[in-house]
Amino acid sequence: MHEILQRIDEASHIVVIAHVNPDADSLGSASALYTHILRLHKKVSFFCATKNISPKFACIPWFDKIKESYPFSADLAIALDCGTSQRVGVDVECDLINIDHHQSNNNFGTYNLVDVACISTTQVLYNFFEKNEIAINPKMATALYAGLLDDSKGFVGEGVNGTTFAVLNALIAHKAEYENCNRSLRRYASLASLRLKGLMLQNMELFHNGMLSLFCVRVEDMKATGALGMDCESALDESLYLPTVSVALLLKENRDGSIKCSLRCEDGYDVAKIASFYNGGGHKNRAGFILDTSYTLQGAREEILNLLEKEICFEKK
Ligand SMILES: [Mn+2]
Repeated sequence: MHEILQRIDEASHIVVIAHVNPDADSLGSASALYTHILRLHKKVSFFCATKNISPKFACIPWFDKIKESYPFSADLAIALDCGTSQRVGVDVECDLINIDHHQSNNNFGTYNLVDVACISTTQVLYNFFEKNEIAINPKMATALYAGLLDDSKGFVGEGVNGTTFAVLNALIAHKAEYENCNRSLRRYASLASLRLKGLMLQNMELFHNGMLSLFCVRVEDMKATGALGMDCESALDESLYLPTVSVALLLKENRDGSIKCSLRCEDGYDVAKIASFYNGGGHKNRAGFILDTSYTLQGAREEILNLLEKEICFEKK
């Protein structure tokens, strides 16, 4: 852990990296580090390879500093919440610090701080700040809170425990702007996202006596609603609220012809195993991977349904 602090200390231009299709955890952890590095009077850049980032993340400090062009003059890069090296979204040439909490993380950095016991990368970072007596100011607390809030699904998701609430309590004591984050991240929807959710729930299929839910989203569905890729998640996540559903699968056609596959499951199942067959990544409960353009949506549907039937026990527990 000392190595990481020393490396930050030696660097003159540091880039913090949030993963492609960022969420509040990657943006929040990058933002908290951005604040810390600014305090050290060092040059710092905030990079994310994805172009259109939802305005709901504007509650995270330094949102307006995020750039989609990578600063190759940086002599140190820090990837936050990137479960695989592909999630970084750029080929980093300088030393890379990898800070994350995904089970799929294979320590791809020059230096690695990966703790799969943490519910969010912002929790990994909170522990890091605490252990090294790095003061958490209100901006950092807000950013760390945003990641904890989002990855814990509003503190009701799998993996939430007493530690989650203890960290939460500490962040509020450090003056996290939690009300603003709650409003923006948990009580915000675009019209396009609600239209897409309606369409997805309408077309949801159920298999194995209702234990598996399936969503297929075509490019036309995205165009018709104007929704963003991440807007597919809420129907997928919420299908698990059905008492019968234990595993949820989304197949989304991308504009370039590839297919994004996202999997969710209840505790006691492991969908990261499925993602690993296709070099994907994630956690036991949430994982994903991309199928290249040689797949059609129909072909992908058949193959993954067969694979799930083979690999997952769809018997009543
Ligand atoms: Mn995360």
